[in-house]
Amino acid sequence: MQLIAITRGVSQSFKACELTHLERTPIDVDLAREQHAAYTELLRQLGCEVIELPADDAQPDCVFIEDTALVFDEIAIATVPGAPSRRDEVDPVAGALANHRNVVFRSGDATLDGGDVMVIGKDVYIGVGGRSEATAVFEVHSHLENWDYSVHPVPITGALHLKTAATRLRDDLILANTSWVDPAAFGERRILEVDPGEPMAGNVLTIGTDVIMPKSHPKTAERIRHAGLTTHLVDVSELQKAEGGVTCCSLIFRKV
Ligand code: CIR
Repeated sequence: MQLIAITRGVSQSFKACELTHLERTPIDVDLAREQHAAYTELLRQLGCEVIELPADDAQPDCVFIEDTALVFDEIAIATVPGAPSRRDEVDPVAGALANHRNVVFRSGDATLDGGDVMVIGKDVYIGVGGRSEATAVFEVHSHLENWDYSVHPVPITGALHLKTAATRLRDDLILANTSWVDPAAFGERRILEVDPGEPMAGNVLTIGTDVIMPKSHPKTAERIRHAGLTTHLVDVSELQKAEGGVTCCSLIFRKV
């Protein structure tokens, strides 16, 4: 199965990124670019065909491409990001996606960030309570109704996005910080709790049995290896200062 990963470069204005839960601290934009390049190279090594979109210097957060679209095998949905400063990021990404999917645009005013959307098989979990609004959940459901998906709203508190709190490790196993999300939301799926000393460790990017995650979370990495998966620790310190993680820097989907 060939995977495509779309990434977007780090903006020259990255230091002016949106911040919700973190204090602003100095960001080294050149280092952020180096870290982003290493992340992109790792995606290639793990078998993705990478399409790199250029940054827009007028869009500080454009590297966090995940928030601009949801990509399913059958369709892509362009979002209305929760932060007004990020809404112009959507069109260029939708344009690139149009080479691979029929792209529909969210019509309503309700906001939705891709970071709030976790897809596991035919289950679509959407975090509500931060950047994404409940009405958007209904709209995603209506776009997907032809294809048998179940769409589940998931209340989140304390985290920027659902995928700050929880991400898929396998179809039967979710990595989570359960102080930000109630694991009951995921039904029968098993939960691997992040290490208590690493509350931000819930955001990992799994490709097959390979797990990309920040090197700042070694204890959680140990737990993940214990579960039988291979970890790849990347230095994303500058992206973390902007409240980004490893899922948010790519849109990964099946080549069809
Ligand atoms: C923001 O606040 O929108 C950006 N500074 C960080 C977005 C990170 N996105 C993600 O985790 N999906």
